[in-house]
Amino acid sequence: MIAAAPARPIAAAPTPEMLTSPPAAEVSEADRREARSLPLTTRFHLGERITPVQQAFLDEHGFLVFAQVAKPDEVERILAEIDALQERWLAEGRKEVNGIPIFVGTGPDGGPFIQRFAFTSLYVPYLYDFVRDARFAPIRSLVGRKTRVGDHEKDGLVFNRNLNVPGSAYPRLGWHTDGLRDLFLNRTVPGPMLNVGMHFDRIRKEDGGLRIIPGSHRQGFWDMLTRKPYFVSHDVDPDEIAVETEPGDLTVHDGRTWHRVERSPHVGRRSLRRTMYVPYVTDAYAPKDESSRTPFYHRLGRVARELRVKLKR
Ligand SMILES: O=C(O)CCC(=O)C(=O)O
Ligand SMILES: [Fe+2]
Repeated sequence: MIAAAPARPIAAAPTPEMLTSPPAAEVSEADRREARSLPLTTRFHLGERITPVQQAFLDEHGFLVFAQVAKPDEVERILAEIDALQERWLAEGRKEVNGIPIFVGTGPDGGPFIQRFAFTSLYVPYLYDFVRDARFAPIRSLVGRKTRVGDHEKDGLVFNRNLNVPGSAYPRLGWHTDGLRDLFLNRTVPGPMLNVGMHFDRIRKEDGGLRIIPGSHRQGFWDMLTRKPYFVSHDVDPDEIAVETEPGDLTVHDGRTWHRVERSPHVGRRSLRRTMYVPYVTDAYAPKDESSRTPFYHRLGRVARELRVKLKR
């Protein structure tokens, strides 16, 4: 049984608990050839270790899809927990968590609808436990030998709900790499960094969703800065592919790849796309709290979003 949600978020520990993951896969030339021969739409099975071919696929293309990592009852439970969290946050008029704005837009029924939740694991004990489950150990091994869950760091555990209705705060997301954020936050040139996402809806190419330029993580730093205008470009790229998902699928993408989220061509509930991004981290411990400042790009984003919601664009 999972306990009822705490009234106050869990305080950050002075020293974070580090989790040990299995050793990384050793990749041969034959593994690389095999990975290159696989279709880009391959959905892999997550076992107890990352296989050499899976590692080679990630090295080559910058992303991986694992089929049905969360079971249907877990998907249901998480979605219900998020609905309950929305009720609480709307009732208390919450605007941000630890300096990170929550995105509030218009929902499928015209009422307020939270479209991006931050630090979710601090408010939902079920999720705090879920992201620590043993099945994710091989995923964590892609990030490092010793990792932790960044419950209190960056934006914490993020839950997104893309929706296409007039007044949506988050129908889509323009071209970007995630690595540039490191440049703003740490003023260091971005190194390898992995984004781990869980998906809750059936999204095929014709439903919009995640687009990635395979192999773009291998570009140089200059391309990472200049290949596209950050967040304002939504154009189809001739080299992009659609990452198609089923509920419970898990994706991993290299933070240096160029990617975007395409708006759903559907409208209302049919357009709903829910994802959860889990911060498995290894870098210097930097917990946030209620006094943490809002990063520059989130302040910029907030202005743009509020304008869009008002203009119902
Ligand atoms: O919605 C997604 O799958 C990706 C979101 C994303 O790229 C981001 O938040 O940086
Ligand atoms: Fe991203």
